Amino acid sequence: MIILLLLIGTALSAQPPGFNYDEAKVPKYTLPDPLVMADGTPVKDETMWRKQRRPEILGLFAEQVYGHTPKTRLKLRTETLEIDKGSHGGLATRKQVRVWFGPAADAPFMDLLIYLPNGVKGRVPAFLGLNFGGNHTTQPDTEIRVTKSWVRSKVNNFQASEKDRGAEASLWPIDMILKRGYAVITAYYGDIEPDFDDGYKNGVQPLFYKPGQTRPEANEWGSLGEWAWGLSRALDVLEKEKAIDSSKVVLHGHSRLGKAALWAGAQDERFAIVISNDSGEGGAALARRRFGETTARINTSFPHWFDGNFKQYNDKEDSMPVDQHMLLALIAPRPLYVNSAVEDAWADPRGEFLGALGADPVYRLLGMPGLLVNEHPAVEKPSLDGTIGYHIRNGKHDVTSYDWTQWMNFADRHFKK
Ligand code: GTR
Repeated sequence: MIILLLLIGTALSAQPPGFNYDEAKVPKYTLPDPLVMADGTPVKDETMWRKQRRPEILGLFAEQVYGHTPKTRLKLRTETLEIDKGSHGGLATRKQVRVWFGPAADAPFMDLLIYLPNGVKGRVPAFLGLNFGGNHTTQPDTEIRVTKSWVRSKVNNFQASEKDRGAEASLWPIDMILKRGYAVITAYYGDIEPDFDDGYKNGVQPLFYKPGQTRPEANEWGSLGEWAWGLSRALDVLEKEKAIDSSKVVLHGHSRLGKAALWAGAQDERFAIVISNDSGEGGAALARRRFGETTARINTSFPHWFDGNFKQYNDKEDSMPVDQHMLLALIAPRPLYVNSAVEDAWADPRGEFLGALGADPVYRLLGMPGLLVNEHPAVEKPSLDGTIGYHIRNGKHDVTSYDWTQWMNFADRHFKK
């Protein structure tokens, strides 16, 4: 468990040398205007945003950044693996549901780990997010199935083991969330797509290949697109879960899973609220800012995350037709929450804040209050009252109870709890 934590820890908190961490050295840049069409025509009203500019931006992200998600709908099969009505000392009903991607007996599947708060009247709102190590790493609970999918840790030859149980529990303070009346649902991202450059042979992509196709085209989805797709499939299943109010599903994700959550929330407007936790480059942080991780670096370290077309922007961020504030604007008018950590320079906290601020004009056009602050807020002084929320907390690249508390405070306001 300690070794897994170390592995996850180093991967998550690295601040590699040779990159810019000096605000004074950020070169000047001009962001594309989310409210001006690619041909220069200004977006004059809500209808023009919805009918023209929003689809244009969504199309640009699909074509140039994350790759298009296949339109074909797979028939999902589900099987409830187990139910325990007295989980977490009676606080919750725990369910594990296997979701098969397609009718084939050997179809790939993801396991949903679902916690429903007990003793709450009516359907409950829910938090949905992927995890990094397997469902069994989110809680010490021995009833949680250990994934058989590839895991990031080399320790056991990329296989999950009992030793990892609960290794990520600090990222999932379930009792606290349940006590506030929210359901919690998670799935392992590696069930959808193993996170290594495997030539796109594993995961869900091959299910969608045309005859003879062996890898995605330059404008077809990479791994982030697959994880985003998996989140939408989880929501398909939650729509059938009677205890959950599927119109109140809060989508959240940390780091690469924050990038995936934003892309899922942009494409799938059924998600009520979207939260980006330290999503950094390719997430909430502006690419043009050249602070911390860069496009060239992310495309080199993780060539499988984005689509083929995205590689042309290595060291050419200024030629991108979009920047990440426009991804955040695709969440509008739904509530959006972005948060950062002081010691997470690699993810560019200020760039994440400026990404959120850059989405604000779209919220205003749509009649929503947007982000209520113009300056990067002081540490642990969250801005919770707008339709865009933001905080920066002390500490490193991580998910903490502090983050969860702000997210729930934000969600409570929007769900009028
Ligand atoms: C880093 C990567 C970041 C972030 C992080 C993570 O190595 O450079 O973009 O996604 O990993 O997801 O853990």
